[in-house]
Amino acid sequence: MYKKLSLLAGSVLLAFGASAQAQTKWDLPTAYPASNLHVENLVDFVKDVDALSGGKLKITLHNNASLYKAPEIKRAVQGNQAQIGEILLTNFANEAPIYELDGLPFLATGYDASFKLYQAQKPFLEKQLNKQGMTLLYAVAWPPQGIFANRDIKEVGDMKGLKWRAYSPVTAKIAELVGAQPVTVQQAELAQAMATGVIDSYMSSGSTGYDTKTYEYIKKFYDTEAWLPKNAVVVNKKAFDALDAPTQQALLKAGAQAEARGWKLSQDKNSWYKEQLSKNGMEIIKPTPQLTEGLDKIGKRMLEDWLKKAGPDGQAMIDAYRKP
Ligand code: PCA
Repeated sequence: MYKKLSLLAGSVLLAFGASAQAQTKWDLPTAYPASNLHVENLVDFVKDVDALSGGKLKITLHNNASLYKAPEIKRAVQGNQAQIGEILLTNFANEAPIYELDGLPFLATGYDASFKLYQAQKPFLEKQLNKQGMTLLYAVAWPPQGIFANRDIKEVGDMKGLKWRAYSPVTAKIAELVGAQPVTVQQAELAQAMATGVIDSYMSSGSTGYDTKTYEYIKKFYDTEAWLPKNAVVVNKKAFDALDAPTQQALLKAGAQAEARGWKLSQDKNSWYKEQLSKNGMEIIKPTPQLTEGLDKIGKRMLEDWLKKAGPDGQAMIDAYRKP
């Protein structure tokens, strides 16, 4: 009798032990569709994690805001409902100034400058995420932001009254400063917002123009290259700590690979996206010097406001970024 019992207990333990060791399953929500460069990169990342961990960490990718909507993903990771997730940093500008930095217009406009800004921002970003029980795995820039509109825009004043789709507090603020009417819509709902006429313009990348078939509604893209916001992939700290050391290393390695691959992919696809827009009937327009100047002025003003909010940490980031 005793023997039987202990044998049974032993086999239960064995089975439990084996399955606990064999696999950890994580969910990874992202708000963007399969065609998106960040999601293409995530697909490879998930495969790399699987291979590098020897099948011990299985990540299920949920794209196109199917598990959580864009603004909910950060909180889901914080609460460990999702163990890992992709967020658009500038979406969270109202929580802490650090999230806003790479969403400011004309602070860093090309890939090199944006990468430099990222290096200046990174230690502070890590600190902020740690405070919220998360760690930063990697971050990748979106292609440069331009203006989608049907109107002729020769200067900032021509944007007055536009029904402007915003994706972040910063893009809503830009609308206010140019006299447009901002409506916050995340990318997953953007096509519908255009189809129903809720909005007639917005500022974003060629990649979002392509993902959402913006050319079906809007015929001009002003290639202002105003800023390159970043998506970050963040991990719940408790979930990370629960992994064994080799699996943690596998995840970190796959993350580092995804960061390098993602920046390159974003840069490589930038002109391809614009070609696709053009092939589908959209006019790609170089902004007039007046328009650039007007937007630049707005950028300077927003940076001043940001520095007031961000205090000494903010100044330290800007100084590190501007150091030759
Ligand atoms: N696309 C995202 C954010 C930045 C970008 O290029 C969007 O429009 O929602």
